[in-house]
Amino acid sequence: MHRIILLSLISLCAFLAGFSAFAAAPEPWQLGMQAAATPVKAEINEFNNLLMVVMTGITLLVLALILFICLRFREKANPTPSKTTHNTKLEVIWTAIPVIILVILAVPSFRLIYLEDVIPEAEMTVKVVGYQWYWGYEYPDHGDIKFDSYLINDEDLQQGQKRLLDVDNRLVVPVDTTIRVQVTSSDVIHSWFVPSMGVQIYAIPGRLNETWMRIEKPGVYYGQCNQICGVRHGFMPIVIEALPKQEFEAWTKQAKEKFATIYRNQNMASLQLASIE
Ligand SMILES: [Cu+2]
Repeated sequence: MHRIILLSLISLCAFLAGFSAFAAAPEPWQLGMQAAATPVKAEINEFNNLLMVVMTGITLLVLALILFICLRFREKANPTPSKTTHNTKLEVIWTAIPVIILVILAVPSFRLIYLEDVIPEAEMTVKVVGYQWYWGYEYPDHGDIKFDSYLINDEDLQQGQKRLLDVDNRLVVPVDTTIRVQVTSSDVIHSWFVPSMGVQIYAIPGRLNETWMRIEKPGVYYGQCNQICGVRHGFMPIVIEALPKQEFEAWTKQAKEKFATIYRNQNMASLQLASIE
């Protein structure tokens, strides 16, 4: 009997893990978490799996106890109920066991919090700024590349682009690089949330929050703002494109040209406006 329960638990976990294997974006009917793209997310998924086993065990135990009580102590089977109200030994046990379970869970939980919080020696920095309702990205280590990233509207979607998730300018980063991510906001509180990176961090006006990511595989990873920030909160997605290092270097050269022109034009426009006024 024990074996059957254990086997079905294991196959359920495998089923859930298989479901999310290729998802760097939410999938229709997806169960479980997105596949890990960084070591932090891998640890989060492992911790989640451990919790699932513990939770399932507790739930089954409680269910079994309730069923047992319903059957064993129903009126027919137990016509004269006992008047017992306290049992010290039992109370000590049912207090101590949950405490032990919590202590066991606290160890990997605290380890995970430190892993997320303490930034290893970073090789580059990107700065993320939340605006109502889009994201701005800056690369202080790569000649101050700076651009904004807007949702692509339904009518402008190209073949293969994801509705409500794709953006005009992606946050392009290299793989196998420890990236410090600094996050702030220029107006209200937003939250920069990329599930496959294991990153979820508040963008707060006047405050610089920090986190990190180290992406293992080239690919495109999707996320969203997940702090209600106004009417277009649902329309400021995040797209990270991870490139091999050399391709990233090539991209920075191109991006410097591309975004410099945009900003030069904007500056020219505002200068002209100012001179007219
Ligand atoms: Cu938002």
